[in-house]
Amino acid sequence: MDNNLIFKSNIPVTRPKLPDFKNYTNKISELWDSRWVTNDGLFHEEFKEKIKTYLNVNQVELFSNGHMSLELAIKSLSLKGEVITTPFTFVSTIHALTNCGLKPVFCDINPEDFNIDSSKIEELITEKTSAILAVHVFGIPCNVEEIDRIAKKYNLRVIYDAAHAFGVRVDGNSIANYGDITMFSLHATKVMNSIEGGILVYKDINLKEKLKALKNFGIVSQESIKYIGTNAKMNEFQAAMGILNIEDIDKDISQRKEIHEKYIEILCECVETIRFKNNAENNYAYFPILLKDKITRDWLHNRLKEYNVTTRKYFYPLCNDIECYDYSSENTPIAGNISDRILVLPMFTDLNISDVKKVSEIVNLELGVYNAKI
Ligand code: T4K
Repeated sequence: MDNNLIFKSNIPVTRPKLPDFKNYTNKISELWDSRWVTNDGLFHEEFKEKIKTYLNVNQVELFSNGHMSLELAIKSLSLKGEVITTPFTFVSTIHALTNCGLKPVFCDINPEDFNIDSSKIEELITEKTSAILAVHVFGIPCNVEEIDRIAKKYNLRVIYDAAHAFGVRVDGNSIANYGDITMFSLHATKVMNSIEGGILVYKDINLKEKLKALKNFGIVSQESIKYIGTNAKMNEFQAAMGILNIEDIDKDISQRKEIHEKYIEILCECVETIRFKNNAENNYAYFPILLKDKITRDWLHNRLKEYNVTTRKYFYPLCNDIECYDYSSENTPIAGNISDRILVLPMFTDLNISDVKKVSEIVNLELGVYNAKI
């Protein structure tokens, strides 16, 4: 171990992008004047309009967080029975289905992009299937055209968990243009954040009243409570953060691109890195690498801690292997293999290029020593 390479302070796997402190306090000072701090305030509306413009979409609703948006998206479509989804995702995806009384049916993933393998979806469709819930993992687009074709053929609804994919485009179109509803997370750890927050982009104009009501206890008007809703409203402090952050989003994404390219330039060939699609514009949300096997991955994860570098095993364990559910990962061997080998390296807008260089050199050094030993 080279002691000169140890970081003095921890390099986290991710860190929120925050606007200039004065800009934020100036912005929120208006809330002290207006005393309107939540329930569809002025910042909420302003943020919504900015999102519509940025994503180039018409129908948008904002929520308190990504998870609640996803649950309410599912609820708004009144789905029944089974939903085909991926085990290689954050637990939120599966909890959202379960909390809506639906059974997740796990489809294996592609080894190239870690997304649901669209060629394996049709064999899982039964008379109980009502939808496909696909995840654009690490911001890499799913095979949206093929999922669309299958959904039309079998009359299924499509929801995209695009928690990682804000700003991603496919063939020049926003990723939000695919499926019936798309959810983006605005959590602090995401490319675009409003502290906590979630966005739904939806196609059917008739969902507008329902989605607005579902996040506000089902209230349509003071004397009409039409739905069994919840409280999932975005407040004005969140919206203010979102308004300031969205101003810089293109710059942030290009800074992330630089980080991504530096990793690719320096990391040795013994590390498999993320593969982007030719027809996509990426947001560089995460920097996952694949190691030879689970032992190597776990070893490197622990070894990097010694250098004060935090990495994460997103997504391990698989969602069909977690203890709160009684599912099995038997039928998703590719997801199992990827989950055992994946390691996410530090990636956030403010990460210094010199630190990226150093992290890459540590990875190369440690893997070199490790490989020489075995
Ligand atoms: N679907 C998918 C596919 C998702 O990945 C997620 C969330 C959702 C749905 C649900 O969306 P939200 O309801 O969250 O909007 C983190 C995030 O909390 C979570 O949003 C995200 N996915 C998931 C992949 O990552 P944890 O449990 O790993 O978070 P935590 O607290 O360990 O933080 C990760 C790193 O970030 C830490 O190393 C420290 C750093 N950090 C975190 C926070 C909160 C900071 O530096 N500052 C902070 O304020 O889940």
